[in-house]
Amino acid sequence: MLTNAYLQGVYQTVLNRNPGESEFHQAVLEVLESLEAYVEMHPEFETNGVIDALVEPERFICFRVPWVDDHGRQQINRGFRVQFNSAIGPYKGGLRFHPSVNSSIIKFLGFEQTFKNSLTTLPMGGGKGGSDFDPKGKSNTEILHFCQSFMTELYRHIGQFTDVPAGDIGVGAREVGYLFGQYKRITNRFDGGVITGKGISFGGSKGRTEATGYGVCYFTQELLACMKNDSFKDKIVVVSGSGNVATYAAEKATQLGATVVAMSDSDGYIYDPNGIRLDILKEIKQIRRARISEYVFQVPTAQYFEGCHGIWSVKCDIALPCATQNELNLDDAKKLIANGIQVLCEGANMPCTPDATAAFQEAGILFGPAKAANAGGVSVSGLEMSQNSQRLSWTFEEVDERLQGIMVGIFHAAYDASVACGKPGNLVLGANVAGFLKVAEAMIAQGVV
Ligand code: NDP
Ligand code: 2IT
Repeated sequence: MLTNAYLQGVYQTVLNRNPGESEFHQAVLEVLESLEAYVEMHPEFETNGVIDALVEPERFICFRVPWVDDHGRQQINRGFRVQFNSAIGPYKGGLRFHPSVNSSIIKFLGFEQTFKNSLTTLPMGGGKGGSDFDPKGKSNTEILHFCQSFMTELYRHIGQFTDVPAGDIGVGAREVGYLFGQYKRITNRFDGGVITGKGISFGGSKGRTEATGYGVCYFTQELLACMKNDSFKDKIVVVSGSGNVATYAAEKATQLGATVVAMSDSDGYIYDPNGIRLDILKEIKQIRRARISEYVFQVPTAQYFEGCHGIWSVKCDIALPCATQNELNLDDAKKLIANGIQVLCEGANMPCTPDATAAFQEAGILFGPAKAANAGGVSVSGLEMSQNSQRLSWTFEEVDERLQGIMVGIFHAAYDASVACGKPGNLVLGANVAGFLKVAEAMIAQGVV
């Protein structure tokens, strides 16, 4: 609940300007609530207009994406790019292809990206994009044609000094390759810095594929060490999702000595008390692009359950929601708390509903918010941009070492800000304030343009 009259006014303007965009409202409200105490102490934030500007995207682009399917039928999708904030660097953020994509989803993601990118310490502003295109069941040719059409419009809005997209849900190495190929064709420029998540053979960074999931675990590891004097060793972990973030979060948690007993996709979840076999999972999800239910055909000791929410009734010490927004609600939080959960770190963007987050915090569960915990992906995207600029390529070990340093740094920035705000350990507050301060300073220095 906002009590500060100025911030109430800012929020009301967001509601009026973006009617019905509930995810965007949710993301903005969380940040405004975090800034409340800070704004009361620093009245200059009311007069300089920074917060009014922060909640209004610099630019919002919406376009038609026509393509022809394998049956010769014309299809039309809607494409988006939000260029939210360029105070500290070119707009930077992924592209999501999923039927649920709309202006609310893109704005919430672009808004959160601004703070996340600030926390990485790298010079990247906030952006996000995507389409309501559904990649499920599409042939490789259809994916290629869609990506080419999408880039045929997007190319005029991006560039290494302007806006640098990457992957997100439904956009991985294959799609980034097709998008980059079309950009090159249209512009006649091998401009590697225009998109990240590229294949290693044409300017991609080693370790980018693993970066978000590994980063979630590096963040969680530091949180466990500093706030609980503990580690992943011998912990039972539940990871929702089975895409890019979930797979590599599960892999790193396992390497760090935990047992990952459950994972999911949008149809249901698998439970394997012996620890999920990631070689089998990768073969199903990455190579065959099939459903997670097939896991039980290969691992008879495992069980499959229909539905998305059941995974949160699995008893665990650590939960890493890595699928999508609002996938974990208050009922789910209550089940996890009753089953003795100790730590939750968000791998997906905004996976916990606000009441679920509040329930964890009230129960004293250590909570790592998405903006901080999942910043490893965009961090290595930033490192990919550095390598492209230098025309160099670093080893996996070098990238991974830098990633670890960045994630440890993000934890401490968020923790220190929570202490400075008088709420030690409230990392939601800490991440929002720490991310905000750098962006706000840069905006003020540039005349809040
Ligand atoms: P992927 O497309 O690789 O995987 C997404 C996973 O989440 C799949 O298992 C998918 O299941 C599941 N999922 C997607 N939508 C839903 C839904 N509506 N309900 C239930 N399950 C769903 O995406 P990523 O792993 O890249 O992204 C996962 C999350 O992490 C997103 O929130 C993304 O924004 C965030 N993120 C991603 C980063 C990256 O570098 N890729 C960086 C930081 C955050 P199914 O196969 O059935 O669709
Ligand atoms: O949500 C995210 O941080 C991403 N999808 C990664 C963005 C990027 O530019 O690498």
